[in-house]
Amino acid sequence: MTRKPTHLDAIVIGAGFAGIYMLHKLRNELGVRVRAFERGTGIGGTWHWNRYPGAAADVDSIVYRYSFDSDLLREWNWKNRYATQPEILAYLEHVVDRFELREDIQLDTTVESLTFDEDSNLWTARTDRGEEFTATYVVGALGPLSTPIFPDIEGRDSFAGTQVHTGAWPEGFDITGKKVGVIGTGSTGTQFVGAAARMTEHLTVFQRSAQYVVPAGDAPLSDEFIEDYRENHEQFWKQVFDSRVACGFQESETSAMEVSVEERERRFEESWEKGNGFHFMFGTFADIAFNPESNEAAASFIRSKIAEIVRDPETARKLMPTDFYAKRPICNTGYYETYNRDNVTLVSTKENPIVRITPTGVETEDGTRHDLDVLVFATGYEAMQGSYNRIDIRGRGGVTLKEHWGEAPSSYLGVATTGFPNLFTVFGPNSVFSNLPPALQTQVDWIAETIEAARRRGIATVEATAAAEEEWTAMCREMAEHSLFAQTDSWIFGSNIPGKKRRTLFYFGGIAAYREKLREIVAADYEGFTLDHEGSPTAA
Ligand code: NA7
Repeated sequence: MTRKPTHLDAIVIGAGFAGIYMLHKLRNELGVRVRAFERGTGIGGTWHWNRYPGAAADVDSIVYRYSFDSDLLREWNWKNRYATQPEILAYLEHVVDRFELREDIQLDTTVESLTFDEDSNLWTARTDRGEEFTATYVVGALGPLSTPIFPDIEGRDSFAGTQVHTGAWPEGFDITGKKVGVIGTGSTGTQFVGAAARMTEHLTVFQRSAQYVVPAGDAPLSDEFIEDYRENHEQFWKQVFDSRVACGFQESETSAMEVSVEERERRFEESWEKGNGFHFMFGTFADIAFNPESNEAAASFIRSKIAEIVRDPETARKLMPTDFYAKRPICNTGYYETYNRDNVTLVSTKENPIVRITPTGVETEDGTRHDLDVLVFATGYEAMQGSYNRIDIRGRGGVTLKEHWGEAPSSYLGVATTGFPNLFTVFGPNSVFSNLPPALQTQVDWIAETIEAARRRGIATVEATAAAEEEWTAMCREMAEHSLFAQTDSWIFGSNIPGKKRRTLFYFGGIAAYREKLREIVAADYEGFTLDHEGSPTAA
């Protein structure tokens, strides 16, 4: 006997920052029948999976949270300027409990396929548990960075120790007293290095590209500050949403080339002392990410700090990046200082490549065998598209999302794709480049508002037009080309994956402009969308 699929109004995939809030909006505010599916054994998304030593948000904790609820803003206080992984997970657990969402989150369940039926305008979702659900709306809240990638290195399967990716760190896995190697020195790797060095017998860092890392400036939040935040949070969040990167500071409007050398150094020094990577890149001067001269000024300042901090000149040399300072800015505590420890070895794989992984460790071209108990991959993710490609998503005419995207994923506003009616993506390709929680919240609010409008107005399907998707994608591409980010290899352009076509995955216009654009589209009765009324073919 075949079981009838369970019908819901909406399905949310993922129970991280975005999925939790989406569930709250849909169920508690719109009153729709909705269920969230989460492949993890717990809620939290990124913060469930990334349990590696040192895992933390590297934007200020006061902006690494939701802002939609005044009471929640008042009652939850962070201890320090930066929130650690266990603290963020505890926060998300608190939110789930506070808004009574747990009963509508189905854990340990992977949605394997989503199929759109053009006659009924319903999506059918199939899970790895053999269940089937139909729904009018589907919201993908899969996380932009949730499909870990491993480098293709000979002998990887032969390693007799433990291999682990930072994005799938087993609960309770302890590296204390072990000989550990880590491949990758991005935001994750650099966080891991500082924490792991203090725990392990020996840490070998395999660095491909040297990174610009500025201090985080972590410190406890004072009682006065917390009180001020509680009282003035509305004003505070207004500034966040009126800014570009949504990190809680005002971006600079001055070119680094407009001021004297002394003034430039003074501002860099001040930011270095205060800490925070986004501040160093966007708060000191307006054009570090755009003007090669300004970029070099910032880059050489950081290189001079490396030379001051790292005692061994050869290690300092290896740690100094020579390319543009134009990847996602990184900050953490004591990164370069870590290389002064006796139990830390740096291997530059550009100068001395990894030849193979053996049962006992890693062998490099110079013939050294690095003996390891644990090999950690901090090698990043297939951003945006990776998580969607894992699901067999079929829209109109049976076309898959994977086919539709091909080598260069596109979207309209980061939230919708032509041919996939009533399917919304939170942080799909070409979403705004900014601190994530405010960006996710912006998109979730907009998706909820759109679903509410469609239900109220009897609109059967909301679908991005092909022209709007093309235009948005082309605009994002053009905007990105002005940035020096386009000239470095990183996940932001999908160029962290060998053989992948380089293309932007972001809208670089900032969160204020992005929010304005979303408002304009609603005001113009969903310009760029086809709103298909029940019974009448198309009304825009
Ligand atoms: P990232 O930023 O993609 O960093 C991955 C790191 O792994 C980076 O240092 C890479 O070097 C390195 N890598 C990747 N493949 C290899 C191979 N084959 N050999 C050596 N090294 C390699 O991922 P993260 O997890 O650090 O951060 C992702 C985002 O999460 C971050 O931006 C924040 O938004 C949070 P490369 O630089 O490519 O030479």
